[in-house]
Amino acid sequence: MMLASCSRCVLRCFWFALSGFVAAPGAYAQGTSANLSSPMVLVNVDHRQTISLNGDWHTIPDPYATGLYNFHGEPRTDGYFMNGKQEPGGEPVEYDFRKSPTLHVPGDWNTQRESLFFYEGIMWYEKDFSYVRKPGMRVFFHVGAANYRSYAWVNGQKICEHEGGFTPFDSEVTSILKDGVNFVVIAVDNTRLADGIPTLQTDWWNYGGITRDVSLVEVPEQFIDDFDLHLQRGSKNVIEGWVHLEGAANGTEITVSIPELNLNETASLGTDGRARFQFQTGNLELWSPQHPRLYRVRIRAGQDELEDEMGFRTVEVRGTQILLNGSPIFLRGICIHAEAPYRTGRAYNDTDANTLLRWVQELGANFVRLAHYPHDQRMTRLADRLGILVWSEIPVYWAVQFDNPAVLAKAEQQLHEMIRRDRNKASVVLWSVANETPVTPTRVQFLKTLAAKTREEDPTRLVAAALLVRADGMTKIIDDPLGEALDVIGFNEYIGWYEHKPEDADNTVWKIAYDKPVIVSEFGGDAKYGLHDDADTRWTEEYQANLYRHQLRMLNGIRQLRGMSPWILMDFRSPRRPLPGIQDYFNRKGLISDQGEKKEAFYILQKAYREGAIGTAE
Ligand code: GCB
Repeated sequence: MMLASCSRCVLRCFWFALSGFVAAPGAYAQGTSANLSSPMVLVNVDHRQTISLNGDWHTIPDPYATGLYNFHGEPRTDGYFMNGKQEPGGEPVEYDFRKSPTLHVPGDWNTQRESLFFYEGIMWYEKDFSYVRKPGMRVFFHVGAANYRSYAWVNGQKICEHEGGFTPFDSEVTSILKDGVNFVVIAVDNTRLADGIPTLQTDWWNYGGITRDVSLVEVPEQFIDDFDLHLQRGSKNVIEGWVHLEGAANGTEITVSIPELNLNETASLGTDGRARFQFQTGNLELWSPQHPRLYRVRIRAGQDELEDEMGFRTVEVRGTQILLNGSPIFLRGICIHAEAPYRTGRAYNDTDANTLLRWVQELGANFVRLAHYPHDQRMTRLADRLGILVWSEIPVYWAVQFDNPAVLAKAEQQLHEMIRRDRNKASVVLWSVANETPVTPTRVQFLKTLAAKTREEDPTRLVAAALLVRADGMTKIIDDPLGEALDVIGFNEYIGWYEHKPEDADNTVWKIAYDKPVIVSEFGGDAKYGLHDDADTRWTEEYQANLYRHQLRMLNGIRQLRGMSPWILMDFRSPRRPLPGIQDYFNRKGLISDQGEKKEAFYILQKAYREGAIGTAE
């Protein structure tokens, strides 16, 4: 583990060196990141002792990156915004956090202040906090997610940089904190990058800011930083996996207990810092959508103790079937963006997660595709509790720079962070590596590398991607060579919206080159809630409902269809969708409006799901 994180540090420095920063080449990051410890991902932070740093932070928009570069575009060496504040009696400088307006954290800046609606650039955030050091404890600064790049300082000392807008990072600050008042400064930059993941084009709003919870996490000197416990594939009663202890010596004992099963297992740490487990359980109740049974799992190692609520289930593929706990299952799904119901902006709290996943249940679905990036951990936690199966993906979306090794490294990093955060969640059954990427040999190689890495990091789940469809008249062909590397073939199609009429679905023939399970990962069309006319009139609820009727009939004819996730549960903001009076910068393919109003198509799909009128598991 240690080795792996060191090599990631080297990679990260390499990415920054390659990609530069905002307008100025010779980036600030280049000059300093070599001395920084690489941030890591602490698992299960929501079950740790934490001190929340959520709340109001002072903020300064910095479109010219003044805090990072001097007037000649050279990296600043004088400390500047990162110093947080002027000392009393010090030289006057041209900023003052204390007089600067606040933004709420977590939260995107775009929907909090009108002038920031379209803002893309750097925002400096500052917060004071009190702390009392505790002997024998280590402290990590935790950010649930900040979009897209982050640079963080505590008490004027740089602690980390992180790239990627949807995954968490943790950086140790034990030696920097002092008793009394401390301060943290983070520059968050949501500038879209040609060599970013995602890249310049997306069909969602580029919400900037510290969009998820921020906290200080306290752990003992030796602590459980990662673990993976799961039901062994093919079994119904063997739990296996490992626990990694940071900072501990070989031979240190680790105990895993599940009191409700009267289990108390001990193993000792190997040279790789992991203790391995494999044990039989008596009367284990398996986790499933019908019975989302979670057990309290307690891991103890030295001074550290970590609890989790975990479900145990297996997921496999047999021929064209998807097996959950050995039995074929059909995934009645829906896609979701991390858009907040009612208020819009990034979703970040329990109410958002609850509203979204309760709608999923109301729809009669048992499956969600969390598009197009890892969502807040609340979503996968709640999916665990509600018994909703999850497809989780990284934003390798459309045409990223597949020929750029630095971009591959970024994708691998985000994949790693997503898997590490969520691999102990029973709800997550599919990891997806890409969405609608153009088919070229370089891209196939890139994505095969990601598929292999996914299996290396987590051999217990299925690997998927949302592919594009080729057409020969009304014959639709899925033969993307990436399919060879996938367990489940996902594909998106928009018959009746971007091509043809909804009725043309009836005459469509599907040719799928792989004898594997298929999930139609997207289909749909826009409708503005409350707009009514006949079914041939675009943007109306009737048009969308009609499209769903024809789609459902067509999809039922695909022999190996084992799931579907229409696009999308709720309308979401997108800068690509300006049409006044209809879109107003929203993608309107939601079955529910951004204000929670259900459109006709919601009820069409609900009926099909509730009556089991769609798809077969066998
Ligand atoms: C797609 C994309 C999705 C878009 C959707 C649309 O194929 O995967 O991100 O939002 O189509 O509405 O066009």
